[in-house]
Amino acid sequence: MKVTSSEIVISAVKPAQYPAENIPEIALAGRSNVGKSSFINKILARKNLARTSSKPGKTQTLNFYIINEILHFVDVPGYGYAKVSKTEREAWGKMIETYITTREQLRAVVLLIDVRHPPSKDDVLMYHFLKQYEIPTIIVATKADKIPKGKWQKHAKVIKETLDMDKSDSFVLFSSETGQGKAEVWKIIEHYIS
Ligand SMILES: Nc1nc2c(ncn2[C@@H]2O[C@H](COP(=O)(O)OP(=O)(O)OP(=O)(O)O)[C@@H](O)[C@H]2O)c(=O)[nH]1
Ligand SMILES: [Mg+2]
Repeated sequence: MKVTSSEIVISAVKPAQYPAENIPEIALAGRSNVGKSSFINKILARKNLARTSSKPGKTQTLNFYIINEILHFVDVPGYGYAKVSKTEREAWGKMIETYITTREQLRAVVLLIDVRHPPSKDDVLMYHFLKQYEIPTIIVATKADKIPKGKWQKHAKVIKETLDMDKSDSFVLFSSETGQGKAEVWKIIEHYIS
């Protein structure tokens, strides 16, 4: 898809704040610092639309972006960040659960996994949660620029096996540094929103 416009719509914490428009939506999930906001910026070709940081826990709210007036991306706060209280973690869990289980516009979730490491316990839980609710999932193995090309397939296999990945889901090697995987991801997203 050729991106001609992209802007933030709202930062939401509860359903009353979600945009009312009935347009297809794609959400980004993954552990804190995995590169969700960087992914959004890369595929929209915007340097700083979604706020990124080397400090985990940058994204705290559900941030809705509108693309070409026809699609929403939702940047979801990451999980697995150690420095949050139990109360904060529970609030996060409720916010995500409510969004995933009630949002009718949601067409698919992009689940980002750091290609360098096997999926964490939280990654596996998140994936199975998505499968329980039959949400189509695009597994994006990101930071591919951080390991040599010769290791990509081996790492991809570990990720697919650890998640027990569904055959109907897609898998893409990606890098927000180099743009690798960008065209492939767009093709898959277009399939889900058309
Ligand atoms: N080399 C490399 N660095 C990346 C890539 N993607 C993200 N990063 C870096 O990883 C750090 C975290 O990226 P973010 O996009 O802020 O991560 P996030 O998942 O949005 O994090 P939270 O908002 O805390 O959940 C930043 O320093 C990015 O520059 C990538 O593909 N390659
Ligand atoms: Mg973020």
